[in-house]
Amino acid sequence: MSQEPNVVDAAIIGAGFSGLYAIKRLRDAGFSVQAFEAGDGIGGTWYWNHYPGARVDLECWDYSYSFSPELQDEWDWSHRYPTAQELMRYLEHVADRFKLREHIQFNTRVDAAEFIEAENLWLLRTSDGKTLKARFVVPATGGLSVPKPPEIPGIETFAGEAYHTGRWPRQEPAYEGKRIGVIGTGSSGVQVIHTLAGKCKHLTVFQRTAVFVVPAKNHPLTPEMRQRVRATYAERRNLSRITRFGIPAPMPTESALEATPEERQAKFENAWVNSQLLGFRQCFGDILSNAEANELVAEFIRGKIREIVKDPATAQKLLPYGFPFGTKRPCLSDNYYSVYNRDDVSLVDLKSTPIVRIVPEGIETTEGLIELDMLIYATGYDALTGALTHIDVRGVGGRKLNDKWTDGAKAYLGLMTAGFPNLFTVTGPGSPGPLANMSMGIEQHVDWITQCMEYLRDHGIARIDADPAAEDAWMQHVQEVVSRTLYEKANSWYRGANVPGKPQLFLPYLGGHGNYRRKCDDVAAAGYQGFALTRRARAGQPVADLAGSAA
Ligand code: N01
Repeated sequence: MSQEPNVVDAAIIGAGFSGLYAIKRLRDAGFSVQAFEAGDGIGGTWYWNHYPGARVDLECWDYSYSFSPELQDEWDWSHRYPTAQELMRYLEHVADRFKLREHIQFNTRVDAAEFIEAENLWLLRTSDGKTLKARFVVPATGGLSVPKPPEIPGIETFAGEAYHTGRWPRQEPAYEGKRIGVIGTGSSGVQVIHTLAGKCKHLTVFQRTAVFVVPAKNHPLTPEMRQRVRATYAERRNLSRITRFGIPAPMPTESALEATPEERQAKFENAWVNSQLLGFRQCFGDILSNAEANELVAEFIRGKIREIVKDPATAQKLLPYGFPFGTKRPCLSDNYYSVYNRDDVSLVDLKSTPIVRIVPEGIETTEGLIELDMLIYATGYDALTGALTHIDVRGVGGRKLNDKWTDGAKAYLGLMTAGFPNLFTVTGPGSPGPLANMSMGIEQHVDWITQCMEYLRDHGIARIDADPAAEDAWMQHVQEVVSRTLYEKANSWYRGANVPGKPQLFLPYLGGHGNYRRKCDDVAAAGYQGFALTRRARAGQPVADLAGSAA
């Protein structure tokens, strides 16, 4: 489409799941594309999170691209939940198979993006000192890309090795014979802990909040298992497109409170034995909306923890309290709780024994010094907005995105934020994002963005921007849906509560992947309702503003 030198139709930021698919879809639709990737390889989240035990916890059949039946047929996953390394091999295969690498400039960060109103173009500045103009920008930067430090005094004084799970070194460190401390017990911490237990001299876990961990039941896949899924793959994907979580399992409507104790016990046991990430949430329709129903699940899992962990005092520290089950992301592991039965693993409960400071030799707690050779920070991310707010993004009138989002991020449908025209966010604030199958959400967003750009091209439209009123109404709707659930009761990263000073606003849309997809499709079918479209100026004619036709 673009005829001008040094102007591309779409600048894509990131070469992970969303960046790769954006390159493919937009290029295949005839747009010129240029992608920038900070790492020296493909993979995004899976490139940076190479820590021991890193693997996805949605089944591989669902956490993978659905756009190509051939790709589905030819790629053999080794396990139900593949490792980060295997996911990277898959993404590298995708990049090679669809010839995407030639569009990616590696080792290059986008530092700034400024909208030039007179030209309806974005000017990007990159870490190699160059600039590029683009008609559209697609930050495919992921929701969990900017690591959050642990905010503990003395962190810079530690004399041993120190790593954040979200920036794991390419060269695997040696663990044998070392005294290792892990701070954080979210999904990353749990995976590190169950993997390193027994592989180092001593593992000390520093736990601020106990989490719910359910069995992973990970296993190798046989050719027969793969064949079984392939035989019904199309139906599986079609079902996933209309369900709440973007996986092929619709939500039940039955209340946990209406079931008999025996029925509940049978369902919970089944969810434990045939475990999967969303299994307990799918036992009954009200687990995430009714505190009493939720507590039944929570207490069932606490019972399992008491059974597994032999020392009652340690078991007590591992019992999750203070937030409803599922409102902080539950974790999967086949041996997390049993590692605490080992003599070479100890648990420090930071609620009763806080960290005073980090010192060169290790960690000083209120009960004394714990000497360490290696410290692993599994302390999470500046999630959902961090990747974008770390870029100097300036929209209409030079307004900074950071200024617009001071009181919390806003975006219409999680696709565009008003005042920043022609910039599409992939799985952005206000979309289901991390609360549904991310790979399904990414494809849905990229498909929508591609179709939108085709529409603009076909209709001679130079600029699209979210209408501020539509954006406000959507964000209100996002909050209204949250208020009908128990998610509000947790200090989770979904609301920015994990980052000191970050504005707290619940950002993922909880209305469900299927409903959300329908809403996005309806908006497009109505001529981009809630967006303002501006026609390309023709010689001798004024530029015409069009409200999205049904707005
Ligand atoms: O990060 P987290 P994560 N002192 O924010 C603690 C996805 N993911 O990297 O809960 C002491 O969940 C913090 O304590 P608290 C997945 O969506 C997926 O583990 O704030 N502790 C918490 O225990 C996941 O939800 C996979 O009180 C401190 C931990 O660090 C998301 O990424 C694998 C602290 C952070 O947990 C993030 O997971 C990995 C401090 N100063 C990640 N600061 C899979 O697919 C923080 N903590 C399997």
